Amino acid sequence: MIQYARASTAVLMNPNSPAPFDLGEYLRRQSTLIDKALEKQLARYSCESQTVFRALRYAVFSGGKRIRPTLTLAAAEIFGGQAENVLPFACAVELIHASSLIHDDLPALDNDDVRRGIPTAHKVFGEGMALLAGDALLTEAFRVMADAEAVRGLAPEVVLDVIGEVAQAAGVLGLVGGQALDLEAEEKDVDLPMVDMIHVRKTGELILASVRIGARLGGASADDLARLSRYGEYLGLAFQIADDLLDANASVAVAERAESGRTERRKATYPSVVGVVTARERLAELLQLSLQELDYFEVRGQPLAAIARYIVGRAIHLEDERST
Ligand code: GRG
Repeated sequence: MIQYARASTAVLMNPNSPAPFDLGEYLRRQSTLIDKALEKQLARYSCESQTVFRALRYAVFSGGKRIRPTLTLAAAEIFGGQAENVLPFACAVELIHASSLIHDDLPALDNDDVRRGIPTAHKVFGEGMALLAGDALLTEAFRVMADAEAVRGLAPEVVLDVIGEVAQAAGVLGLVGGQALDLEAEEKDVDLPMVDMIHVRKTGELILASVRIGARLGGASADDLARLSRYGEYLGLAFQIADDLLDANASVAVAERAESGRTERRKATYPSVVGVVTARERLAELLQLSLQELDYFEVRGQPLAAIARYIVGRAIHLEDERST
């Protein structure tokens, strides 16, 4: 279980932070690489016109931030890992993420009509087709990682470890299990350890795996892998707390809810269990802890540090704006 120390949101504005790093430029560059690699992976289906192919492309190319594959590339870069070797695995985590979002939006789960500002896959293609597109993306991720071209030049034991790790993060101890706990917690009073467990599984595990597989493929030592694993754990939980805060506050979320006209179910979120102020404090603590793990890597850790600041900053700055 993750331990916290008290910290303030000042960590976002630390005057001793390293020289400015252009995260916007970095994210744009990595997203371009990732999008091209995803296009390449899905190109084999370009002649297929059935609805399921359109549905899966719709879910993959609808404006996601590509944070998970960027984490994979950034972790590999620390150890001199080449993007071309890592990209198929980075694509795989994004395909799993896309798959989980399609399923998450279905009426049986979160019942969302809008995602990324456009209708969800099941609203466009129907529930059955969306379900199948999600299944297709999940299985596609494993095809991509096992592809002969992807694994050429990589040590077989590393490839097997990486595939196993991604499977675990997606499965019943990861996204699937976290979502199941989330579903069971609806309309119930849950305590903080349970919220932590839900968040770590449904969101944290894939973030952690994204970082770890990049480090493994890049050639990290056991000690460095342990450092980045701690960074990934802190960031994974922070990611979902930030998402909770954004969801609770963002005007877009409110508009989307009104647009969908559905009744909100009571969910296990940080703001609902500990309140907004404590949620913000925990977020800031997790950011500080994650950044500490990167100190050792000095300038090589800058992209991962900037990503952590960005994820947390989105939620904390939004809250700051609200309170002024
Ligand atoms: C099919 C593997 C699989 C799982 C099914 C539905 C489900 C079980 C899990 C869903 C878990 C879930 C939706 C967690 C929330 C994760 C989250 C915070 C998503 C938002 O991530 P961003 O901000 O999204 O990276 P973008 O839109 O940028 O891609």
